[in-house]
Amino acid sequence: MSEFNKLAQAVFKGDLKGVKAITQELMDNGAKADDIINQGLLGGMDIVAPKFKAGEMFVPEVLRAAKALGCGMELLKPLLGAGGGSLKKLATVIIGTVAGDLHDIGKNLVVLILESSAFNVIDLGVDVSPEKFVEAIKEHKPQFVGLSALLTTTMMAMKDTVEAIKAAGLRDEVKILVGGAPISQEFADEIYADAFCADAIAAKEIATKMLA
Ligand code: B12
Repeated sequence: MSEFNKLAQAVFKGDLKGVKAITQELMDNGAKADDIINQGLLGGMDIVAPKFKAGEMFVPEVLRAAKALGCGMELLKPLLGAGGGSLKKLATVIIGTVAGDLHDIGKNLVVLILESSAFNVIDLGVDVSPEKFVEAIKEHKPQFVGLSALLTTTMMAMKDTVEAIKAAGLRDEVKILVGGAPISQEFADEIYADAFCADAIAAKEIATKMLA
């Protein structure tokens, strides 16, 4: 079994110690952060997803796997580009998971990648109401707003959020990026978002391009 597979297995099993040790080992051996994330850490969630769907894995186990993934990401933080620290920030991004939705693994990954690419990120957390997004835009005047939704039922809250931003007269002030497993480019167009991002790397690339 490759080290990446071992890391994926450790995430799947929620083996926090194992994840830390294998992530560190891969880093010490010069593996690229992107590979550690995509092949190792997210590889673990790829094992979790179908098992959760099939009822072979339950909420506490999935949360443990998510925590394990977080331990790996924490170690990788310093490797994720030179963007952090004292460098001038490119732009401000307000991000959150929409109302009714508690999924935050993907959103947190987007936060980490954007922060490490010199974006100033304000994370509103999960189950964020349209009103809260509007208030945060008024307060922080961001260039971007990121909305995450993982449930087909909360996709509508994403639409409501975009509409609330428009109703508050703030739509032209921000670029709205949307993401999450059930979201597509078609849906993004339908709700008048500015861009759909399939993953955290795409979020960084699309936001950077929009700034140029
Ligand atoms: C982990 C998980 C959970 C965990 C969440 C833990 C946490 N802290 O997030 C727990 C166990 C709590 C959970 C609960 C539930 N879940 Co759940 N969950 C998942 C699972 C297995 C993985 C999601 C995940 O983290 N993926 C890994 C991350 C990295 O990927 P990602 O989220 O897609 O994010 C990437 C991109 O989408 C993108 N992205 C995401 N957000 C954003 C935002 C922006 C701005 C941008 C630019 C990009 C971007 O970038 C990310 C990084 O690359 C999925 C299965 C799946 N296939 O998605 C089900 C899934 C989403 N859950 C599902 C369900 C049904 C539920 C529950 C209703 C179950 C229940 N009966 O209680 C509850 C709902 C709770 C709630 N109100 O939100 C269903 C949804 C079905 C549907 N069509 O709506 C799924 C698809 C499972 C299934 N049945 O197939 N879940």
